[in-house]
Amino acid sequence: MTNNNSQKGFAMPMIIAIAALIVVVAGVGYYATGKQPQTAGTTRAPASGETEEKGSLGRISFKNPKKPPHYESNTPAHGSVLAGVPINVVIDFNFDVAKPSAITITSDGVEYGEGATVIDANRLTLRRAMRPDAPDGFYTVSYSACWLDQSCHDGSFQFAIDRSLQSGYKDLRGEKDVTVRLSQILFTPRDIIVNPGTKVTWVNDDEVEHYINTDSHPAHTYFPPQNSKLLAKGASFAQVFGEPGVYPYHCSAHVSMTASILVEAGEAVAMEDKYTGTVLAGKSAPLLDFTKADYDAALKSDKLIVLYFYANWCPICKAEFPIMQNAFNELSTNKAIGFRVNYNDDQTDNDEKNLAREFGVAYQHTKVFVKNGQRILKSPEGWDDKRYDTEINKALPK
Ligand SMILES: [Cu+2]
Repeated sequence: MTNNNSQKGFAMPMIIAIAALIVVVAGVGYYATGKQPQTAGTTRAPASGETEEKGSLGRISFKNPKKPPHYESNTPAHGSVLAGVPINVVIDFNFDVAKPSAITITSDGVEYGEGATVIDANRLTLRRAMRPDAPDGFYTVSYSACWLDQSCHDGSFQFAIDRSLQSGYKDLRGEKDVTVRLSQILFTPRDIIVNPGTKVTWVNDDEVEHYINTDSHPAHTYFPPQNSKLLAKGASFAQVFGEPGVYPYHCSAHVSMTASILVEAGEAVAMEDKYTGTVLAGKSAPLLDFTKADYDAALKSDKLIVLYFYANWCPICKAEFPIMQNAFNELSTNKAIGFRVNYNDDQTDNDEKNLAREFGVAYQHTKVFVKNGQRILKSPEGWDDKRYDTEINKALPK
C-alpha cells in the first residue's frame, strides 16, 4: 500500500476496526447460555458490560439486560450494533402476554417507538415499530410484560445504531432482483443494501439443507415473512422487502450463517467511491492499490480476486505490472477485482506481510487468485497479456 492518498491515514483505523468487528461477528457462535445465534451481519453482541472501540460510536458500553420471568429472546439482540434502523423491536416469551404490556425505545431521553405496542396473534411476542428517522446512537428498550392475571413485569435491553457499518455492506441498489447463494455454509453475499421493493431470492448450492430465518432464534419473529421451509440442494426461497430498515437473519441449522439486509432507498454508491485504496486501472473490474478494507470487502463478494505481489525495487515487477493494468482495463466483467500488494519493499505494511504469509508467497511478482476465500492459483512466472486474459477468464465466476 502506498500512502499517496491523504485521507487514508485518517480513514484506515476506523475501517480496520470495522473489518475486525466483522471478523469477530463471523467467528462467534451461539450465546453461551441461550443457544441463540448472534444478530446477523455487521452487528455483534458483546458480553454484558463489555466495552469495545468500534465504528463512529467510539467506546461502547452496554448495561446488563433485565429479563423478566418467561422471557425468551429479543430482536435486535442485546448489545448488537446495527447498520440501520430496525423495522421493529420484538420481545419473545414462553407465556401468554396480555394488555397493558408496553415497550418504550429511547435514546437520550427521546422516544423512538412508533405506534402502539402490539401483541402478536400467538400471544408470545410483544412488538413495537420504530421511527425510521432514528439517529445513530445507543438505544434502551424498556418494557412491561403483563400476564392474563394482570401482573406486569419489567425488562430492558440495549442496542446501538451505527450507519458507518454500511461500508461493510454490498450495495445492490442498482438491481431489482437480488440473489443470495447459500454456499459452503455461508450466505454470499452476506450483508447487502437493496432498494425498497427488491425481491431477494436465496438459492441453496450446498449438499446440506439450510433455512432462511428472521432473528431471533428460535422465535423467528422479527420479520415473520422471512422464514423459509427447509431448503434442500437447488431449492430457493424469495421475499420482497418493502419497508426500509435493517433485517438481521440466520440459518437455523448453522451457527456460521448470519447475515443482514438493509433496505434503504437510494442509488448504488459508485464503485470508485467505495474503495479506500487508489484505483490503478480498470473500470468494471478495478485494479487497486491494496488496503485491507477493500480486500475484506472483496472477500465477502463472489468476485475473483487477483493479487499481484509487487516489490518496488524489482525490475520484473515494473515491467509486468503495466501488462496487468492493461488486462484489467480491457476486462468488461464486474466479477473480478485486482490488488497490487507490496511485498518485501519499504512500502509493505503488516496486512500485506500477513497476506503473503497466508498464501505462501516466496517471490515478488507472484500472482495469486482467490475465489470464495480459497486460493485457486499461485504463479511466480512472468505473464504476458495473453496469459492474463486466459487465466482471468478461466477463473471468473460463472
Ligand atoms: Cu444452514
